Amino acid sequence: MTTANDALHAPSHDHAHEEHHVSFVQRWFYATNHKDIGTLYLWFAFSMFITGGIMALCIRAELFQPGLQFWQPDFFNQLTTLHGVIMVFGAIMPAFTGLANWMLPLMIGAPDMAFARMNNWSFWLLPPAAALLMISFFVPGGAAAGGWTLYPPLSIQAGMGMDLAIFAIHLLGLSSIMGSINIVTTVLNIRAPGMTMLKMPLFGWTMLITAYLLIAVAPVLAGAVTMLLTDRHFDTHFFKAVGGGDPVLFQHIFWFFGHPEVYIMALPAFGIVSQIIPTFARKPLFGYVSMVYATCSIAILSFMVWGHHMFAVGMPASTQLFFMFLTMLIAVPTGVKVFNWIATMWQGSMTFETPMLFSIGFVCLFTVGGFSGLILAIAPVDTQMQDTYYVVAHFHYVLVAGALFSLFGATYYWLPKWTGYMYHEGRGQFHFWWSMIWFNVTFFPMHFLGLAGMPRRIPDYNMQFTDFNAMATVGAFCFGLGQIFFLFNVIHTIRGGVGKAPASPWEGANTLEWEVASPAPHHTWETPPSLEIVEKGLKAQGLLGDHHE
Ligand code: HEM
Ligand SMILES: [Cu+2]
Repeated sequence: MTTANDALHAPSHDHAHEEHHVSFVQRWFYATNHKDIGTLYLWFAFSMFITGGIMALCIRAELFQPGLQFWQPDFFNQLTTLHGVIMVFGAIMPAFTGLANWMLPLMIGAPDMAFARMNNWSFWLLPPAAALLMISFFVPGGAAAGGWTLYPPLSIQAGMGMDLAIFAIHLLGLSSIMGSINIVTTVLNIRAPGMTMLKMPLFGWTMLITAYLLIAVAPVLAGAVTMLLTDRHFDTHFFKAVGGGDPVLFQHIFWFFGHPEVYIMALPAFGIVSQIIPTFARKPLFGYVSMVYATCSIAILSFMVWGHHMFAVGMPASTQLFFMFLTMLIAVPTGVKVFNWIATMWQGSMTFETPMLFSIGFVCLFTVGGFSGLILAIAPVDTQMQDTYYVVAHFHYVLVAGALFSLFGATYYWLPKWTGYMYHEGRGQFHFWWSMIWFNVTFFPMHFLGLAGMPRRIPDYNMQFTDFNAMATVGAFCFGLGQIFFLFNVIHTIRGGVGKAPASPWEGANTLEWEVASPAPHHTWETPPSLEIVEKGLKAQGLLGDHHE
């Protein structure tokens, strides 16, 4: 692609060497290249992960022993709130968007995302939002402290930290909507010739469906927090009982966003492990089409179950039953997925490189989180467990062992493609086992704490909960330490790792991104991949029979 007349550089010709001409500021601040934007997203997400992680450790330090050691209760509540908000909106979601930016065009044979300039805007709304959240600790009244769910009346009475959080959520929502529009348009319109929708890598499908979910529910959240804002400052009474409003209305609106949000953090993870497991099992993904349908069913059902977060507010038993059974129904397509992942591994020629370890870890632990979710879906059980540590254990099995582990797996899987170098396999595996062990030490005892009745979002607790809390805190600090090790491992890889990576370092990988060099050149697929290349990959993935289709 590159030609000798680079110096002439007519605007109309191929810009394969553009990166050598532009300044740092131009390349990163005015970024329009999907790979650069992906890199920005990923580093932003990692820095937010560390920020939110430090808050988690501050929470755990306080909970090491009963009594108040480090923080005043109000600051403790600010920590839990901002930890939740930052992990969800700052770390997990942008990390998935970053992966989508980096990998989707490569995997579907597109030269870039559909709207390259809007892509830049999507990213650059994130740092100001993060800044607003961090600044909010220093304003009168401190940061938002009503929990990440922002329930009124607490969120109406709170100080200006809540206004900053609301504005941050507006920015984050705008960013997600624009990012999603980009993903939908890219996937629907600029796939390589020959790649029909049902031949697209599953990661493409899960990102597409996630993007639709986001376009549907991000405005709902924006509406909810805007109503909070007007209740706070413009004398409306949407959620204020004193003027005829209803705080429970907020919960309905919030969870109509909030439950699909959980799947916004889970579906991309499903897509990632559906790429990784076939690679290291050296077998095509089992039940590709059923995976697509399962993903769609989960997405549709996720809009109908919000009430399972509100069993305790007082709803008719018939309504409780409705939400309970629909929630349980989601276990069916989820079960289909777990079955397919296991069937993919069944009798495969498996090897256990780090991405595979994280993917298998994902399948095992996500299943634990799924089962505790089923338990919580039982309305009469939930009225006992509502707001206990059982819930905290449940959603961390889904979000940490689910979303985060899949992100680690994805990082090791694609790191050679990003950097051009191989990471140190032994260190990768160490990171996996270290995280696996300490994750469970941290969060498994929380099931017991919850069953014994320890409430969440409380800085102090009864003596009987001491031992499991001490254990969880030790686990959390060790887990955190392991993530610093991960950072060094990534930096080591960027600086040359254990040697140069070939275009396709994984024997069993067949998707299109492995056809381009490592590191992926600044511009790829300026002409779409040839039909032969596409069909070779499809055949290896079992998506193209020998017969004509
Ligand atoms: C990896 C290490 C992590 C540790 C040690 C940790 C620890 C904690 C702790 C102690 C709480 C407070 C529980 C309470 O008092 O109610 C909490 C809440 C929460 N965490 Fe994490 N967490 C971690 C990672 C994550 C990740 C990756 C996410 C991803 C989304 C996440 C999402 C949340 C949410 C949404 C809450 C609820 C906040 C609220 O109650 O408003 N956490 N976490
Ligand atoms: Cu839910």
